[in-house]
Amino acid sequence: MAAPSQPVGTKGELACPLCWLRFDKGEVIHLEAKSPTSDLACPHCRHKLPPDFLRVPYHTISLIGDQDAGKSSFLCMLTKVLPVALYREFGIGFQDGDPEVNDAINDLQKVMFETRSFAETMYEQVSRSGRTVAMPRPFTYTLTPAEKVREQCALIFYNNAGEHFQPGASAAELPEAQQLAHAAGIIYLFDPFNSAAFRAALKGSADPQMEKTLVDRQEALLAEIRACRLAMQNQFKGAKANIPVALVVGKSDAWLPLLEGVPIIDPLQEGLLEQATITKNSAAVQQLLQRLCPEVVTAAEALSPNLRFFAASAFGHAPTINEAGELAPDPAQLQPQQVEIPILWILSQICPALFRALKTASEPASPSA
Ligand SMILES: Nc1nc2c(ncn2[C@@H]2O[C@H](COP(=O)(O)OP(=O)(O)OP(=O)(O)O)[C@@H](O)[C@H]2O)c(=O)[nH]1
Ligand SMILES: [Mg+2]
Ligand SMILES: [Zn+2]
Repeated sequence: MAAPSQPVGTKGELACPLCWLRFDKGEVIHLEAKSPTSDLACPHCRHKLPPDFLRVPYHTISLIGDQDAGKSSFLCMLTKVLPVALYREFGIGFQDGDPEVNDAINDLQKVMFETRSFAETMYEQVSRSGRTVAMPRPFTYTLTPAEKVREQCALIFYNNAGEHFQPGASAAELPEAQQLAHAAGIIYLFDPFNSAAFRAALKGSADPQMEKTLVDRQEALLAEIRACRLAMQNQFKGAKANIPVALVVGKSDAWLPLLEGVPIIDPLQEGLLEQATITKNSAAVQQLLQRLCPEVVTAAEALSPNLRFFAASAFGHAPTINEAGELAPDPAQLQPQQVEIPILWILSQICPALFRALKTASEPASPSA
């Protein structure tokens, strides 16, 4: 059998956000559509491409955390609070890019507010080089500033199952590998209830997650993510080493008291994202991690020099066991804390132009505090 000189999908200016095979503009498939703007699709997996994929810069944001870290709750809450903050503070509209795919998150939102159990569809079966692989689904959103001078951009979120990252697994073969190599920013969601040190420090907490089986391997997971990105660097030359990494210690409703009075201050102030406050909050969280699990800090630092630590809670309170025997928040008590801050910081790093125009418009040459 004559081997082709190049495997399919390794060349081209574009990469499909689902199957990650490459192609050139001219290769995109035009799906039949009744609307005047016909839908475009990937020539390899034939999945519909996000709107304006050829026109607007897309930024890949990888959310990752171990099993039960709270990723789905976080992403679901994020898509509720981020549009509000973007519009209120920065005059930026946030639109659903692909309602068909994003329904997986929208359904989750309904569930969260009604506390029914849910079946997740964060991965999708894709035919890739003759094999069927479950790939993380791209959840796309378009960011449109009110004034035309600031450019539109789009975000693609992925909800990555950390349990796929096992030591010894061939990192570059993972379905998440291409996406991590292309990531413009990473949000790592650290689960305090999956850390022996945090669990010991939280002794006496009423959160039912204190009882769950402990699989303390988040440092190893961070190391695997790094290994994966390193392995991919040979394959994908565009991979950047210093992408912003947000290490979010989630479920902060449970552990904030461990900061012993050091406050987490809201860095969003009147249309400004205060970098000094982000750095201060980061130092407070880092100090706690350094005290309880220094190996996690080291592993996170190895991931990127552009690293900040965050405290966030999707629920703002501890879940309880419902009639179905599952842990669920009280929909009436949902009070997300700082959930939008990590991504706003990442945005300030990857597309500062989104913010700049507004800042100078409302703050004429004020000396920064
Ligand atoms: N205390 C507290 N618990 C939370 C919070 N967010 C999620 N949880 C709990 O964490 C557990 C996992 O939540 P999910 O959002 O399903 O986490 P996940 O990482 O998507 O889980 P898998 O997809 O199953 O790996 C659930 O028991 C939630 O009740 C939070 O903000 N505070
Ligand atoms: Mg999940
Ligand atoms: Zn594809």
